[in-house]
Amino acid sequence: MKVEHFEKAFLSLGALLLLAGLGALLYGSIGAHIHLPGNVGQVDPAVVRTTAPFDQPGLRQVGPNEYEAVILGQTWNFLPSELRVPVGADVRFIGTSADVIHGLNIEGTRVNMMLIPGQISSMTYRFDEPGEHLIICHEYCGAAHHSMFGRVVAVNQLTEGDLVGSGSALAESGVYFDSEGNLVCEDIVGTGTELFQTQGCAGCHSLPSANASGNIGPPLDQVAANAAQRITDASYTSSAETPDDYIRESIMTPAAHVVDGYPNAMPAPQSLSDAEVEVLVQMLLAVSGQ
Ligand code: HEC
Ligand SMILES: [Cu+2]
Repeated sequence: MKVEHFEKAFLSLGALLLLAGLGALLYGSIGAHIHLPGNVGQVDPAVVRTTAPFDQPGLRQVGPNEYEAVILGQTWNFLPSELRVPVGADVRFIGTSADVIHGLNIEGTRVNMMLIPGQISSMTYRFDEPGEHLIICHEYCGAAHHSMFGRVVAVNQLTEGDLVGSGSALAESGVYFDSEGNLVCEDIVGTGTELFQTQGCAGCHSLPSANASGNIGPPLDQVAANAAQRITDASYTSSAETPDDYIRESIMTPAAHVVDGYPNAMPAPQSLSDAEVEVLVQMLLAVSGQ
């Protein structure tokens, strides 16, 4: 059979392109380890907050130079909201959502996955240089979606508090009620400020003492005086009688009284102990002048 000269050239070019494409694919998956985020399991979203490992989100060491970073997405923040990871180690990000579908994109990396209620997603990444990366929710998830972000900081040397269970704010904030019901906390303002920052409050409220400038909810620098005022307002329909009670109620059952001019958009905290809520209340009273 005689094949035309040009036809031959054209056919070879087609074959070459196919081979080049196949080669690129193989190189990508075998050579450069590029994989789609895997669905690695299921978890019931109704109990995810009490199911390991999501009951204690954060970084764990799982082998020599191997870490697992567990992240829980919820309206509208990531737990933990800041994560420090070691440079040069394999970090396996494991995430899911406690409510609606969220996205998890770590700026400047190829970590990009969906946090889907019920599904666990995972992806491994190695940070080659120290630096800060925003964690962005890139899936519209409701009124305060734009305020949903966190931070991954790649560091040369982890310190003790960076690993779960070794003094991180959530795992062991070191606050509790003693047998007489007294709050035990060495540094209420310090611990309260840390909780304020790690629990997502800072993303929605401004509070200069915590370097917070969120503007979804009311500013909290005058919250003690505002609370005293609100409980005397005619429009106040709930039952708090003191500023303490008002602030506690605002945190535990945000919908009990929705401040005029603001949306009913504050989520009730899910992973705070009663003692931690009390530390937040006392901290807010202290920094707002009471
Ligand atoms: C998604 C945004 C969001 C987050 C996160 C959030 N809040 Fe709010 N917060 C609001 C909004 C909106 C209001 C006003 C509506 C209302 O009263 O429910 C509010 C109201 C309050 C009030 C009452 C303020 C006043 O002037 O009466 C307090 C106190 C408060 N929040 C504390 C906190 C604390 C502490 C946290 C962290 C545990 C937190 N909030 C997390 C949005 C948020
Ligand atoms: Cu979102």
